[in-house]
Amino acid sequence: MKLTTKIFIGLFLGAIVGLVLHSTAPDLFSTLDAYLFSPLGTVFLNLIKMLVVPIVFFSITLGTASLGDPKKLGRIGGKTVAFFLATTTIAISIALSLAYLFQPGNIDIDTSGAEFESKEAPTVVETFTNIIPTNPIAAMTDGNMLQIIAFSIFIGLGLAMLGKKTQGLMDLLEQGNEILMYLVNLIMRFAPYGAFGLLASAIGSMGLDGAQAMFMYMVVVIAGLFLHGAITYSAAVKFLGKRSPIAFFKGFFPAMTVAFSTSSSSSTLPVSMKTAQENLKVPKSVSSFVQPLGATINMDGTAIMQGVATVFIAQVYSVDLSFAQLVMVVLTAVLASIGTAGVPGVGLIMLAMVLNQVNLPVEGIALIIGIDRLLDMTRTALNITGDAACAVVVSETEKKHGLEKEEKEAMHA
Ligand code: DAS
Repeated sequence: MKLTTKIFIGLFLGAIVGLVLHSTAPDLFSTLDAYLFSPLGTVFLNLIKMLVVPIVFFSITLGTASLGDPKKLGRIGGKTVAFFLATTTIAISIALSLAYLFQPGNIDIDTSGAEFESKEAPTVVETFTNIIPTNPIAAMTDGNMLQIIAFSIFIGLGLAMLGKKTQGLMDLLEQGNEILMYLVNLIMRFAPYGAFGLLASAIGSMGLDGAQAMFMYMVVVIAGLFLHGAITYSAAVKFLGKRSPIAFFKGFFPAMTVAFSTSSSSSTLPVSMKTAQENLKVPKSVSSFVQPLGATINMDGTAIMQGVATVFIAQVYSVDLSFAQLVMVVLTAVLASIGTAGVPGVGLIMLAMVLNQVNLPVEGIALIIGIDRLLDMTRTALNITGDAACAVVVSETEKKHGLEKEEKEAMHA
């Protein structure tokens, strides 16, 4: 049975058990919660949190190193990164606006168990100056994500510029990343049990209004994904890529269905590249640089989930996020989506990082983890669509640089 099905079953059973116990046997619920539901959920959450720091370090270092390669960095690299950062920032802004507009977390549920005193938030200036770590190891032990990201980018650039001289370390990092991706898959096997425990515990203590909040959260995320695809990518493809948006989405749809079912940009990569080259006529040279890079560092769908989830959790715990903290959410979520590798469930792991950065309780993930798998499928489909839109735009703007000939070859391929 597919993992997704198992997670749905865990999710469904968790909701039913939680709801039934909440309304018929609250005492039995608190005993089961103490000895079964919460421990299951805590183990799963701790497994997730265990990987956050290493995944951020390895994937951003490697992502930067591959990008920073002098040969590639040129025009195409610059345009690609500019497109990725611009669309991810737009994605987060859409997410935050929708979350504030619809207030999905504005329910009075009993979070007394985890009353949360957020620490004094830094100002915007401090946010930027504090990004450079004075002690990278301390940054890692403290889980200071922006500092870990900054340190990783510096190491990645060093690797890129030193090339062959540091090939040994590069190989080591590649292998380390392989191990981490394996561990993510391993942890996701525990997801059905973790989702069951977290959901039974969350619904059991919140009751129906908790379920309603989660439904609202899901609606806001999906609305954000849809709006970003329909507005941002259509505008980019039409005005910069000089293509019909309808033809773009129609041509790329086969790859989107694969991303939806696998919830993994990385495993969909061969299909997304083939679809972009054959159906969207993107030259191979552009597709084979933009799409693999995008599958690693460009995740607009994930950034949208992280934006909505952060505001949702802040609302549930009645924490008012200051403007500086919102800037921090945008910055961390954009950087987090760079650090999110293209495997199922890893966006959730990076959400812990965004929450850490704005001093919000990572336990808040319990409220949304149950439905995350469904949202993962939808946001992964958007993630790879953003990479394809970038490939179309870059190849169109590269035409004047002699990609015309290659494009004709691609057309006749
Ligand atoms: N499933 C990830 C991907 O492959 C995204 C995520 O987990 O948010 O794009």
